[in-house]
Amino acid sequence: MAHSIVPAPVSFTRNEGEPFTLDSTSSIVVGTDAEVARTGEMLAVLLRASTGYAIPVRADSVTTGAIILRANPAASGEEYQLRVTRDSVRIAGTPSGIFRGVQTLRQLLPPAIESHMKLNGTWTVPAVTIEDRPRFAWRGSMLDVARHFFTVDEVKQFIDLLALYKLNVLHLHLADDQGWRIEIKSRPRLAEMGGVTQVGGGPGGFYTQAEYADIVRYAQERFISIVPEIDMPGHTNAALIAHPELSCSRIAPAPYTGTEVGWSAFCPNKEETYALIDDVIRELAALTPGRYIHVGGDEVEVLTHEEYIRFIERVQDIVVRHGKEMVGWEEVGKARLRPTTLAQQWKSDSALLALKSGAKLIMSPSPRAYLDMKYTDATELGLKWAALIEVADVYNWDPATYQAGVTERDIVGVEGPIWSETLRNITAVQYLAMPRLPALAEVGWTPQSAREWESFRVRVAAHAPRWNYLGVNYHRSPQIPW
Ligand code: IFG
Repeated sequence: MAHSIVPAPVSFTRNEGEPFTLDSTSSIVVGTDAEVARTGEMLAVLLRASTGYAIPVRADSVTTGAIILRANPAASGEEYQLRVTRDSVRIAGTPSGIFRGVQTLRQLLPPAIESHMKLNGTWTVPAVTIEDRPRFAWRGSMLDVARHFFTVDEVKQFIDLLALYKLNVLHLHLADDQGWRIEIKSRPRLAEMGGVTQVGGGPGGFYTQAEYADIVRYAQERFISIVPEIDMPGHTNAALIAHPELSCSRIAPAPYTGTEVGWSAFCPNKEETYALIDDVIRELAALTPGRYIHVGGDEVEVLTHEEYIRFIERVQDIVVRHGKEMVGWEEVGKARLRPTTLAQQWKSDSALLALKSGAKLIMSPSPRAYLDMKYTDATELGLKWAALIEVADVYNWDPATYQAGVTERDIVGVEGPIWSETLRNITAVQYLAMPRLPALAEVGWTPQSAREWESFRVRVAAHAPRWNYLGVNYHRSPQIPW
């Protein structure tokens, strides 16, 4: 096995010569780029914990015994080059590319490098040259914090996993029938009254705007974009508890702690509806440095076709007016979309309608990418309406040929949603995410021609010791030679 890197790099060459050995004299050298310097500091923190070495981060240029991170102005996207010799480790690329290259470096070091406690070890990095860049620009997961609420710390633990596998989008499903999870200062009742419960009747919760900003910052440091979703016009019971004037009946619904879908909706014929949506999108846009706001649009059974289309087109205008671009589940394809809008493919051909508007797709086919599905019937956690999904099912597909009428140029990338009807804490989320999220990460990153299940299953098996050091829960799939 040439290496155990996941996702597999575009090119990997093992060179002659001695490995690089991290020791008490090692340092990290960064240039003047602030983002690269921050990446260097984050790497130093990780190395110091397990090796016990000082690992100073320096701006000057030492050439031996150093890990040198250098921004390359000629690089683009998330590309990086990693070169290891006995004397030094050099990672060059864009700032985001260098961060991705640091994840590769982590995986070239022994698994014990992930230990939070000092261990005695020989910290070698094999002499290799790697050239790498992602196939798709959008490589993400979604955490449903509405059905069950997850603390800021739990979300950060999930972001750590995304970062390790070079994913760059975390879509947060912030509102649904069972809960409204984000403070909107101009509409305080949304979180105060909409955030009080969750599936099964637990206490629920919500993020203050300061807490949401903390999550955004934590993600940004790892070159991960937060894409907030306010699902509408359906999946809106929690919002209607707080603002019953937005329902056509004007009757305030009771808090909902079940898991049925499709039965709730904002009234599309009231100006109050769009006034509230404008307040919500305005505040969310101001809190979200990323380019996209997700408006949901899925599973609407109580509006007519025309009402739905008119609603989506008005909400799209609101999102754009606040300086963002819209993402929606594939049903939004029924409306006229801007070519800069994205439709998230999940279960049917509505995604093809979106292409007619010139919109592009995020591929999340539920039988392949819905990581809230059970692995097998024996899996206690998760659902199985789409399929039973083992690791090989997440790996063995090509987004560019998966759906008739959808080709590579129609796709911005892939995303693995984790819906939380059955998931009460981050340990349960990790069980469903690992090892399927690394599999999806390779689908999103590695060229199709370089992807091969027999190679992946052996490489990912070598990651289990890393997950043990990181305290990450995972499914011991029989498909993987652990
Ligand atoms: N479909 C619903 C989700 C969630 C999911 C669980 C979408 C876009 C089933 N909508 O997936 O709210 O209930 O697997």
